[in-house]
Amino acid sequence: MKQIVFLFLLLLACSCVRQPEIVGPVPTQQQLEWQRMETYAFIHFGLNTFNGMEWGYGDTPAATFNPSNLDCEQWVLTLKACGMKGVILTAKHHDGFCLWPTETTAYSIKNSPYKNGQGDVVGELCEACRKHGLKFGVYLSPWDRHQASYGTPEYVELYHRQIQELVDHYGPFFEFWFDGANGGNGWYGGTNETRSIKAEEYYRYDKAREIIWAKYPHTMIFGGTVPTLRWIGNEEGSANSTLWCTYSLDFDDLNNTRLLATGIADGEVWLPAEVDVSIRPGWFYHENEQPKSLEQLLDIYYHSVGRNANLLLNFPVASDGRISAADSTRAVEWYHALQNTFSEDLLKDRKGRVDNRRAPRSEMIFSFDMPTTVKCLVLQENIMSGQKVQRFSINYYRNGKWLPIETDEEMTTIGYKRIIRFKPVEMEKLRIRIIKTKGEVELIRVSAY
Ligand code: FUL
Repeated sequence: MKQIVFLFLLLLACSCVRQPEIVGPVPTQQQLEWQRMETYAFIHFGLNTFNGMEWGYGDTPAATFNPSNLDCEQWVLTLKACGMKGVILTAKHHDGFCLWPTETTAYSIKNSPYKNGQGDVVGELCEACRKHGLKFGVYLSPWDRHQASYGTPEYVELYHRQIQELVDHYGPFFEFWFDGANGGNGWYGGTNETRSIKAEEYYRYDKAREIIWAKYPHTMIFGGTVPTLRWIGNEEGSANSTLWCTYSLDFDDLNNTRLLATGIADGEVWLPAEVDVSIRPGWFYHENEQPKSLEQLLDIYYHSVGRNANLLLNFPVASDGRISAADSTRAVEWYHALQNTFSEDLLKDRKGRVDNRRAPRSEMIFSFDMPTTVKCLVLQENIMSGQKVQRFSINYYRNGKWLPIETDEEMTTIGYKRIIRFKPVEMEKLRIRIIKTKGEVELIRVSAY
């Protein structure tokens, strides 16, 4: 009898701690940790910094690389001062020039005047990241306009050896970037030809990932055929209002900018989106270019992190080897503006009245003690049980009436994080309604600012 009572109590306890219903694909622990980073930096630096180009042809002499005052700690401290959680460096861009003393080619920092050929920018940045607690990642362009063997299996072996060297000497990497550009023409050992390859077969990305994961299994992978995150489909810094973390691993889909922009609502894998954009017009530093305005950068934040994507913001290091004062001032100003906006959650300690009677649809109402001006809301779903919300609405109560807020944002998906900016209004109550959903919704955050 005692045993039966115990069993009954156990069953009762289990049914009270009800697990949220899982709908569709969910993130791995690694993807979840990566999504929580929200903002991190890109650094484009290399021969292009000195020859004024964006896509070096592969023939600029290695000796052109000559930063007078390079200081990776200055990069790291600057990036930390604007809230970046990590940094991804172009260890090799399309021109093939390597920023570490590789054994695979003479086209590297070894043959430059920098520290008389004894320098190692990948190593120096990796070290500075470790010292100051910033996550580290690398971009290694598969397309190599310098190598004579590009287009043959020999080059792919060389490319894999480069990955192996990076894995052996640096890391851990929070993210490894396989760029998608394969423009065709290049120097290619002086042949000056146009060469085309079939990227989905040629680079043997599965092998590349194996090399990385053998030592660093938690590395997130951008690009190629084996990604664990995906591109947003543009370089303007703007994700779509409707954005699903679910996607497909079909290579055509991975290159379909229209699909990448929204994700696939019933996609079979969890593949969260990354918005990559430069603080200046170019990815590399050009003296005549200026950083984006504060307003542009704020829009970029709300259109990336605010729309369920991560933001990879590029800083072009200048030819003296530093992030320019104009860029760092603007970026810090941007970070402080965001910190200001999100400093005080007006709903802190305020429990919403939840009406789940019509689950999976539901509604939440928050009451303020006195009329309060609100201009923005932050919503987060518990993505560990899947991304579910398909449509929601936000209303406010004032002078005896429920009114809609005024915004350009479509109120469709939420996902890991959604920020809705609207025309500031004074309200007595706030109401969030889940109108359409794939399953029972669990909002783990509703904040108002
Ligand atoms: C693109 C490249 O072609 C650009 O030069 C830059 O590196 C950007 C981040 O990715 O595909």
